[in-house]
Amino acid sequence: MNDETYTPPKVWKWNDQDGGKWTKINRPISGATHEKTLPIGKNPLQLYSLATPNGVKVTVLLEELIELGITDAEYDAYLINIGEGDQFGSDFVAINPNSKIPALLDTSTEVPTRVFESGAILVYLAEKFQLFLPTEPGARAECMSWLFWQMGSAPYLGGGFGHFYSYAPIKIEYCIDRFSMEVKRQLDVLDKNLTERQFLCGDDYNISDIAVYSWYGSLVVNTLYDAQEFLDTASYKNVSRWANEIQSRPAVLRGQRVNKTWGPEEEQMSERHHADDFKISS
Ligand SMILES: N[C@@H](CCC(=O)N[C@@H](CS)C(=O)NCC(=O)O)C(=O)O
Repeated sequence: MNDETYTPPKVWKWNDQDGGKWTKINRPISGATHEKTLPIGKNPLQLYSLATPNGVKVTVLLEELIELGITDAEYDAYLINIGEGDQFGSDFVAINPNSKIPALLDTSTEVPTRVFESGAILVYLAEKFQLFLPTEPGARAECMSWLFWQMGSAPYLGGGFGHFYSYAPIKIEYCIDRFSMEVKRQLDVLDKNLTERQFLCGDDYNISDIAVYSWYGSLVVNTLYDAQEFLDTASYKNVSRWANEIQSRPAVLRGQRVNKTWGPEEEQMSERHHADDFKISS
């Protein structure tokens, strides 16, 4: 592979040899590759996920709900190992035809409700429990705006910057430059918004903070891509202040551990079934 001399052929062909870290799982087709039954636990909500930023969004919200005493938000979190291709198992694909974590099954409804896409899961849970999503139309629009901002922006951070800075088999200056510039522009958007606001929408913490924190907060507290210095994230002072405040919330600390199978052992928790799981394993 040489990016300087590459001339695209008339018709693109799948070359499964050079996709970097995710070579094993990337494919140009969708759908299940194998039959696989998913476990279903006793709690109302069944989550199939992994502690990546998209997965953590959901476990943080669930832990915030449980922190407030909402017992109907109790959940079983099962591990989907995307490096091993669990997202292509038949039961998982039936919940998320897009084969990506997180995926949620609400077994408390008359017919079980499937929800995929992390943003949709946040809205579903926030509406179900009427928490962390304002109901006044103007405030709700602001919350939705930042939530959708995250959904639209993070692929440049993850699939763009993160891929080329951390995972690609070779470091390509053109790609790293392009996505560093965009990520820094995004951090500046957040920083300006947070100049006079404690949280993204003002005084109240809501699902947009949870979603944006999982990506951009993790980036600035340096738990994502180890790029704090490279991107000079400390210069985004308002984002850093906001991220540190969110990072210290007990529910956030718990949510980040669920379905985590890497890092220090005391931070790992491959499955979660009960609030006491944290006490036992810590
Ligand atoms: N837009 C989706 C993105 C989810 C996503 O990209 N999940 C990644 C992990 S962070 C995944 O499951 N990747 C597996 C794969 O691409 O096969 C969401 O927000 O839920």
